[in-house]
Amino acid sequence: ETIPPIAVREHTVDAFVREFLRELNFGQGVDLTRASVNDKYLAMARTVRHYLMTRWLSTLRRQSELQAKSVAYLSAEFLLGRQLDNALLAADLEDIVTEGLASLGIELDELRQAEVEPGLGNGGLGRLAACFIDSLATMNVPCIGYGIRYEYGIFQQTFVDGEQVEKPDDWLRLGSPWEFPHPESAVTVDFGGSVEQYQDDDGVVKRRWVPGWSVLGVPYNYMVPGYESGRVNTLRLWSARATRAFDLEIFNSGDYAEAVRAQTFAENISKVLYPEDSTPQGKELRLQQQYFFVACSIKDFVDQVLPQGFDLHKLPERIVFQLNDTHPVIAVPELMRVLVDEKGWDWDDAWATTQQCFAYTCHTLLPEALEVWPVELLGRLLPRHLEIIYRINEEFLEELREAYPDDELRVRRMSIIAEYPVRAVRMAYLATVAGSKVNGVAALHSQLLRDKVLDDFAQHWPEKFTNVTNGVTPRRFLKLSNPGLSGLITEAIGDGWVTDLDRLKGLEPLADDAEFRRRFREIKHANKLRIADVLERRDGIVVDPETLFDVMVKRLHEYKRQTLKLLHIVSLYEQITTGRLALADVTPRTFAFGAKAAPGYVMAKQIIALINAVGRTLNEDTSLEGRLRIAFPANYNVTLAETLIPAADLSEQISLAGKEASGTGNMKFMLNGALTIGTDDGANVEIRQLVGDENFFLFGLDEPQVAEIVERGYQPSAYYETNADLRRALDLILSGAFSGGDRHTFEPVVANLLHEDRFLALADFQAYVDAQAKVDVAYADQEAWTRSAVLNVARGGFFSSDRSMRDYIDRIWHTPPVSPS
Ligand code: 26M
Repeated sequence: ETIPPIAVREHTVDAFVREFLRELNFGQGVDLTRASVNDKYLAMARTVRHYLMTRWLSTLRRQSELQAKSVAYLSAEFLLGRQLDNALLAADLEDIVTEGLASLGIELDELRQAEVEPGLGNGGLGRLAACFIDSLATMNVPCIGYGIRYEYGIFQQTFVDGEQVEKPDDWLRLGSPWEFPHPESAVTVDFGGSVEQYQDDDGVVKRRWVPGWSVLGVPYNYMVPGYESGRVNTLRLWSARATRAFDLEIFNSGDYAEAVRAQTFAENISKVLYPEDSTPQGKELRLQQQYFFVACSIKDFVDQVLPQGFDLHKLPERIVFQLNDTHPVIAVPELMRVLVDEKGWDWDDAWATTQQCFAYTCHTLLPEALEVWPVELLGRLLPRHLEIIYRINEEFLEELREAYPDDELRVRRMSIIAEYPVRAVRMAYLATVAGSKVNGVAALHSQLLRDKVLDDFAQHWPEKFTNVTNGVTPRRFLKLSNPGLSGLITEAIGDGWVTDLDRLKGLEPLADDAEFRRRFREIKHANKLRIADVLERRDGIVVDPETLFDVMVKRLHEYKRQTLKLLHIVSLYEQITTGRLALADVTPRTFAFGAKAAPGYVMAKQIIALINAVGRTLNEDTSLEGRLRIAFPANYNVTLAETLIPAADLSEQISLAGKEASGTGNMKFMLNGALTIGTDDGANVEIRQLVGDENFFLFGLDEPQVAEIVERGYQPSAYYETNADLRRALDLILSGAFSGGDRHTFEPVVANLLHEDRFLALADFQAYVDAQAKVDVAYADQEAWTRSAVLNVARGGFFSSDRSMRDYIDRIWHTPPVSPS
C-alpha cells in the first residue's frame, strides 16, 4: 500500500518569493504594484503558514497511527497575541522572509505592524493557556486546545478625558490568515427543553433530554507550532451558527425576518468575550458559551478524534481534559450525559470513567470570583445536566455522611449545591469532586487552597491536591520580545536555553563580569529607546529613556493595588511641591501603567481616571523638570507587553498577600532583567526564594498577618491619622489638585480607602515607601543593580512554561512525549 505524500516547501529565498507572489496574485487577487499593506501581510502570512503545513499534517497522521494519550486543554480563553513572529521562528524563516521581501522592496517590519492580535482572553488565565500550548508543542506532547472563536475579543480601551471608554475589538475585520474553518465538520449543540421518562428496549425506566433548541458549532483550526520540535499541535476554536432546522422551520412559516433573527440569536453565542476577569455576573449567555464550547469539544473528541468503534471504557488512556478554572466545568455532567443517556452505561461505570478523565486548575482565591450558577437558570438551559449534578451531589453527600456520621455541618458545607442566597451550583466544588486532581497555580496559592478555600475537600482527599507553579514561554517572552538580551545570552552560553531554560544558570558567573554587565545595560537602554519610540508613535506619550523604568501592567483590580503605587507617586509629588523633598534627591523615574478595567467595575474605572489625572498634572508640571513622569498607554495588550517588559528596570508586584494566585507578568519581568518590588504573594514567593532576598525588594504584610489584622477588625483611618505623609497624599487628592479644583471627582476612591480598604493598601503604605527608598539607593549603584538584574535572569529558568508542563505531565496528565516522525 502506498502512503500518499505530503507536500513540502523549499526553504530558500527564491522559493519563498515565488510562493509569496503566488499568494498575492492568486490568493489576494492583486499584483504587487497595487497591493495594500494588508494584501501583502495576508499573502506573506499564508505563505509562512504553508511552511508549517507539512509538519502539521504529519503530526496529525502520526497521531492517528499511534493513538497516543493527548491533553485536551479546555479553556474559555486563549490570549494568543500576534502569530507572525512565532510562526517565523517555528518555521525558521525570519532571515529568508526578510531577505525575500526586501528583494521586492517590502519591509518585513511594516507588514508585522499590520497584524491585529487575537485578544481572545482577559489576562493571566488566557495568556497562561497560550503559553501552555506553546510549550506542549515544543516538548512534543500531543495536545488539543479547545475554546471559543469570539468574533470580538477583549475590548479596545481608549481614554476620553482620562476615563476608560471601551470600543469593540473587531479583530477579524481584515481577515485572519491563521485560521482554517471547517464548516463541513460542524456539530450540533442542544439547549433548553425538558427531561422525559421512558422505557428502554428491556423495559428499564430511564430519563432523557428532549431539547428545546439547538445551534451549530463550526470548528476553526489554528496551528500551534513547536520550536525546533517538528510538531504542530492544533487549537480548535468553536464558532456558533444557526442550524438548518432552526431557521428552516421559521422560514417555512413564511416569516423571513424571524428566520434572520434566529440566525442572529444563534451567532450571539460566540459573539463576544466577557470582559470580567474576577467577578462573574451569572449571565445566561455566558453559561450558553461555556456549555457550547465544551459540548462541541467532547463531541469532537469522541466522534472525530477517536477512531470509529473505540471502546470508551478506555477513554482515560487516550485523553485527559484539563479544566482551566471553572468555566468549562459543565463538561463533567456533559460527559456523564453522553455515557449514561447516549451510550447506555450504568451510572457507576460512567462516573468512574468520568472522574479519570478530568483534572481541575483553580486560578483564584477571591471568594467573589468563584462561579456559581443559579439552579433556576441551569435548569432552564440544561435541565438534564442539572439532574445529573443533583445525582452527583447526592452520592457525594452520602459518601460524606458515611465518613463523617456526626458532622452534618461539614456535609452541608461541602454540598455542591449552595442554598443561599439562592439555590445554586458551586462549580469549583463540582470540579473538585469530579476531578482526579485539583491544582493551584503557585506554591502559596495551592497551600491556601488546601487550608482555606477547599479545606474540607483537602481533608477528605489529601492526595487529590497538588501544586503546579505557572510559567511563561521563553520563546515569545524572551527570544522574540528581547532579541538584544537573547543574543547576549546565546553568545555567553549557547542557544540551548530556548528549550531548556535552566541553562540560564550558566549566566551567574557573568554577573561579576564588568564587560558583560556593560553590555547588559546597553541592551536595557536600547530597549528603553525602542519602547520610547513605540509610545510616542502609538500614544503620543513622551518618556525619557535615561530614567528608571518602574512598570505596573496587569488588569485593574483593587486587590492588585494600583492605588498603592499611585499613593507613593502622589506622596513624592506632594513632598516635592511643599519643599520637603529636594528635586535633586529624587531618582528620575518613569512610572508606567497598563491596565484595563472590567466595564462594570466602577471603582476600577475611577482608579484609572485618577491615575490619568495624576499623570496629567505631573507630566505638565515643569517644576519637576521631567524627573517624575507617568506613562499610561491605553489598551495594554500582549503586543505592547512584548516591547514594554524588556525595557523595565523595576517590576511592580504589589497585591495584598494571599490574593494574587500566582501572577505571570512577574515571571516575564524577571526573565527580562527587571528587579521586583513585591509582597509575599503568589509566585513572588518563589521568585524571591530563587533570586535571593538581596536581589528582591520585599515589603508588606504577609498572609498570616493579613488574616490576623482582618480578624481583629481593620481600621484604615487609623493609618491616615498616624502617618503624616499618607495623610498629605490623600488630602492632596481630596483637595482637587488633580481634578481642576473639583473636590468631588476622586472623593469615592479616597473614601473607599479611608473607610473600607478591603485590600489593606493603607496598612502597607509605609512599608512600600520604605522599600521604594531602598530601590532608589540600589539604583544609584548601577554596577550592583546590573549584577542583581543579571542574577534575576540567571535564576529565572524555573519559570519556563516548559517546566510547568513537565510538572503537569508528571503529577496529573501522564502523557509522555511522542516523537513527530
Ligand atoms: C468569569 C465569568 C464571566 C466572565 C469572565 C470570567 C472570568 C474570566 C477570566 C473570571 C476569571 C478570569 O481569569 C482569572 C485570572 O486571570 N486569574 C489569574 O490567573 C493567572 C494564571 O493562573 C494567575 O497568574 C493570576 O494570579 C490570576 O489572577
